[in-house]
Amino acid sequence: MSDCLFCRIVAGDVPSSEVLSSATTYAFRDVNPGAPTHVLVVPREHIVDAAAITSDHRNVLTEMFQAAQQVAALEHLSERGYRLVFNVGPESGNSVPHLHLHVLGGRPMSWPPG
Ligand code: DGP
Repeated sequence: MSDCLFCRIVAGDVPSSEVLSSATTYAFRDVNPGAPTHVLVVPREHIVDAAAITSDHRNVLTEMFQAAQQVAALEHLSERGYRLVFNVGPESGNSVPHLHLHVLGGRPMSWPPG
């Protein structure tokens, strides 16, 4: 979708700091990091958000979680731990309508989040 920011990032039309790339997913650093490591894993195909997921998306979801595991390993977070977040809808703070998995780590995190 030409008017979707993350589709434009995936296409290379908007610059980003790449962490990982595959045929199905793309991972890049969040422009406004909330932790020392803050990476967004997105599917290359346009999916609006987690509320739009159906059983047709099982492969892409598996690949997104595998990408997150690889990001955690690359960022030396696998042992110390990290947080995975999907924001859905306005009260969550979701601002970009293209499915994205936040990978956050590198500092202790409180629960529940603010
Ligand atoms: P969410 O609030 O869940 O919709 O998260 C969207 C994230 O996307 C937010 O943490 C900031 C990040 N973001 C927004 N615009 C850009 C951009 O142009 N480049 C990058 N790298 N990240 C962006």
